[in-house]
Amino acid sequence: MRQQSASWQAFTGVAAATAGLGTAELAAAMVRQPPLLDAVGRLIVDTSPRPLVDLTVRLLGPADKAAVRGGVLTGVAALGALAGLGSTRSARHGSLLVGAATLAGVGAALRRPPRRPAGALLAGACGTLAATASMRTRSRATLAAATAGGLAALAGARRLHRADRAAHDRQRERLTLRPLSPKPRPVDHAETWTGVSRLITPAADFYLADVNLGAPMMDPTTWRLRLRGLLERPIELSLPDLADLGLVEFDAVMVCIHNAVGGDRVGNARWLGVPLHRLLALAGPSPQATTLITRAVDGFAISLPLPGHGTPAGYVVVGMNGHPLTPAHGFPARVITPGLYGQYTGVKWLTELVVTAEPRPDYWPARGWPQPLVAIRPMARIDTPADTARCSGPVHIAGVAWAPDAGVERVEVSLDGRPWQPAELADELAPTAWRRWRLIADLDAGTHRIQARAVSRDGQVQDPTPRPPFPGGASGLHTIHVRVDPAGPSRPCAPSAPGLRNRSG
Ligand SMILES: Nc1nc2c(c(=O)[nH]1)N[C@H]1C(S)=C(S)[C@@H](COP(=O)(O)O)O[C@H]1N2
Ligand SMILES: [Mo]
Repeated sequence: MRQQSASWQAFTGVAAATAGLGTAELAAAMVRQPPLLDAVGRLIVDTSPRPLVDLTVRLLGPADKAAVRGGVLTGVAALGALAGLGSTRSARHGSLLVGAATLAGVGAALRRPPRRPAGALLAGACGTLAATASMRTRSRATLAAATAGGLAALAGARRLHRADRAAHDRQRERLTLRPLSPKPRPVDHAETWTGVSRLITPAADFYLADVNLGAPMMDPTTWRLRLRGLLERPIELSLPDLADLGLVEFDAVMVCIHNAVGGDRVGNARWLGVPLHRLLALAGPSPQATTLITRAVDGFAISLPLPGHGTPAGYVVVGMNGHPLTPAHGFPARVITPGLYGQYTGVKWLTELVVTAEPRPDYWPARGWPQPLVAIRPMARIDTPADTARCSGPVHIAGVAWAPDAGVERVEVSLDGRPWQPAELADELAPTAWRRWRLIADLDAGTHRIQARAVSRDGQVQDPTPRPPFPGGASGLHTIHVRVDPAGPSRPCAPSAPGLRNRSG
């Protein structure tokens, strides 16, 4: 056999990894196993130390999931290169690495539903065969074909997953979930204010935060919510059963505890659900029960004190903004307790409500976050002008503020450190929802600092001390700077670097 150069061997390994991965993912998609890559990504999320997760969220924001996927892909390519180099010594070295990578992928896939061992093993076997065959190749043409084949298989797998998702969307759209008595359309008389967030955040724009790379897909026809544990009558409910209990609407913000001051990990929605206390009344918790564990199909769990043991009232939620939940936001059902940060509010993709006498450490508390529930801090966000904007004429300052459960009593603005002055408030949709506010300021030419703060109806003034999200949620004041041009025609403030600040659309 001709001696091959190291770079040729590394390249062979990367090509073999591409062929193997593509084949495995295509086989997995054909048996409707979610991508193996995502399962490995999830394994990485589960085993990453808390500070690393915090840093990823802080630096990457909404790109966090894409970054983990990119990381896994890079890892596969690097393993491929190593396997290729290893096989210069002996073919066995390369095959061992391929085998180990396959085992990791199959093992990761089998950690969570939908567990299809036969399908996952078949996918692993196909991938291993494709990778080992490609590794033995000595011709450029065959290697190029293996790489192209692998990429085509990856694209094919993607198409299959997309088709599955489209079929799931159609099934979801056919569901009708209606409130017993609909609330009036959400209006707050700030509809003409420009540059401020919408009163209701559309599901597609609502931030996403969870430990999965792809949303679990649940079949609404076979889905059941089980109530078990310390109950007189354990029960099992289908989606229509839940709807028959009578759905109510409520308006509430949801805030991720990772949300930075002025950040986008917050949204305001009109949710549709069944109050938890009504469900529990059906099942009859025993007197010693204190805790309600909400459990999800993704292995995530959140413990809430039982109603009557000091928790704000929560709901099993099935709808968002007049539609069934989207898969990403927890279809078919999730728990929301207004006023608690997202990782304490209740799980998405709910499968079980377990009543116990003692809380167990949940997903995040097991990784260092406080176990006691953390309530959302009052906060005001300046939506417009953008930081570093250039303005002329009177400056329209506007944003949103939240202070669940008490509600926002006032929003105040400070210009260049001068005393706080009250902003104009739009109508309140609900004390648990966000409230829009604005202030029109006459500012002299030059650079100005604008700060805002929220004051809750129960007298909490937004904490001005800058603190990171861990462990109690970020605090501090949202602060922006604008440059005002000397007197000229009045026009809306313009971002100083057009295009850079349009990310939230
Ligand atoms: N099953 C499950 N539920 C979950 C999570 C999760 O990872 N898995 N993440 C929680 C966190 S940290 C937040 S902030 C909210 C986010 O909900 P959203 O993605 O609909 O905005 O869901 C919560 N519920
Ligand atoms: Mo979160």
